[in-house]
Amino acid sequence: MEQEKRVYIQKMKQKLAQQQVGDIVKKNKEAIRKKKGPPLGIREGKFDRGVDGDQLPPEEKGQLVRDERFPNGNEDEDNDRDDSVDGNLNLPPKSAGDDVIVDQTSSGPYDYFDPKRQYTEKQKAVQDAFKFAWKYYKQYAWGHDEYHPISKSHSEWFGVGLTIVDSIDTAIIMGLKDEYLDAREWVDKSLTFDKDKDVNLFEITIRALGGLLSAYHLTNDEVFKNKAKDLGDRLLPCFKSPSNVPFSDVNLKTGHAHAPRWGPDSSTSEVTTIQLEFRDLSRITNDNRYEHAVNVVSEHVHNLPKKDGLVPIFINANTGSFRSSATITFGARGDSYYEYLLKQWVQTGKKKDYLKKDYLDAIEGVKNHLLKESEPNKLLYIGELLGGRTFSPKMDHLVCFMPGTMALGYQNGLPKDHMDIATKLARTCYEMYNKMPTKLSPEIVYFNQAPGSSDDLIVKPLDSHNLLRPETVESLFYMYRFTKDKKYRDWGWQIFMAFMKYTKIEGGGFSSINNVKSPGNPGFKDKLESFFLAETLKYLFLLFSDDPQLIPLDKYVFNSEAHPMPIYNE
Ligand code: DMJ
Repeated sequence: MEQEKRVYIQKMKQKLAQQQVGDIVKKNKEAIRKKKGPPLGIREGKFDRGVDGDQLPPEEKGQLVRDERFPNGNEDEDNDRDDSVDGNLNLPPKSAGDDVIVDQTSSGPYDYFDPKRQYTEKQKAVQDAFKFAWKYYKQYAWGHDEYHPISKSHSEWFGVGLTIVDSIDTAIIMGLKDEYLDAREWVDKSLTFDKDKDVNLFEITIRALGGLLSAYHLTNDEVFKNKAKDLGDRLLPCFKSPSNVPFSDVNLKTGHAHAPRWGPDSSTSEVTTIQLEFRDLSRITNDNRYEHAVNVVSEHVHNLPKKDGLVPIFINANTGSFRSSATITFGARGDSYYEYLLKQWVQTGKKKDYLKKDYLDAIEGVKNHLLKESEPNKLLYIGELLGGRTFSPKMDHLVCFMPGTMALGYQNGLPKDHMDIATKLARTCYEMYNKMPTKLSPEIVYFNQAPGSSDDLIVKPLDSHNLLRPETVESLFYMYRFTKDKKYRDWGWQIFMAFMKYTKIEGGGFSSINNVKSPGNPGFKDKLESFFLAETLKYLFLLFSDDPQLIPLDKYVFNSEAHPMPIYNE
């Protein structure tokens, strides 16, 4: 009897709580509809004030000139097994086609700046790292794209305060009000896209457009939406190509769009990693032009012939065809094509079947052509097909987004073996850090294929730098969210500590380093990539969060630069 009473009271409490949350959501939606301003906690007046390194195959290499401005390789830059891991998974019982995310519970609007928000000790350490980097960026490079923490100087890439716009949502998610308000004020008063400057469509989309959109969604502050729209309008001329596959570059003022200076083709990942952002821009502005432009590209690429779902890394904007002799890789220039197949499908409520099909085909292609185990410890990795044919056991650190993406696919109902592969790849990506003397990963590794050797990983001298990249900690975040296996946090903490030890400069901030194999002399590169603040620290902060309401993955999908965008289920 007592027991029944308790259950009854419990149920009533739950019902009441649900009703209250429902009321808040309703009120908030109503406010947004009437454009009355931001959701709870971010209302006006509440506060006082407002690269991817790759090594190209010989036939592609000749066309490129190294340029450190392009850390994603999308422009000129080249750039002790423990078997217990697989048994440790605490996965929810699922089968293929079961499309419910079971360990996420989302509710009403989130008050990011609630003074009562609780943080774990590790989250506080990550917040401190963000504040530290921000402080010196603000002191020595405020309003400029990139910061050089050794020379305490700055440089421009697109001339749009890239570090600020890329980092706003990290400040929000971390609850850092002062840093957020600095950024908001700068965006409102100083950010202009009216610049006679050529920009790379992909880079400015994932970092600046994505950053603004995400800031808009987290705050409902129209200033971000208006800037995003202005930028979107200036990028649209890229799509006026004979094939509708966008040119890689456009002048923000004149609208003149063109192929990259270094060659005739756009990178495949570039033209297929703008869809989340342009679609979102259309949805929030009720202007279909952006979404239409990128849908045409996606559908066009869907109809092109592929090798078992795998695509060459170059595509021509004039002909609309792939360069068939180009390399197939999940690293530079290929990576986020695969990421956005899955994420676009998720963003659009899992209704666009062709995206799911292309993603599933690609994973089959990986299994058939690229997935191998190293010697002697059988680390699973994703290699490359040079020239589209010849297997190379090379893996960019960039590929380490794949465990997280495959885990996300599994959580959205895709086959169980995707999760098994994700689990093994996550371990490999961790080992890329763990096996180095600095405990930081190099930019590129080669996996040993010959039995008898003692080392699984081979690092060439030119590949031994670390650019503070996010992909491994990104995957650890997804793996932890979905499995709650503590080892992913332990791995993330170890990586964070290594960043603190080798990349932090007292009185300067954080910098990329030259050599992860030389703990005595890692050598600073004098560059803070904006993705360290936008992605690396954000994913670490989320990895250490105990709060299931913080960016729930049944409501948000992260773009390729870690900017959360809403999922549109309707
Ligand atoms: C980021 O700019 C994005 O994550 C991109 O998709 C790939 N590389 C960098 C970070 O490494």
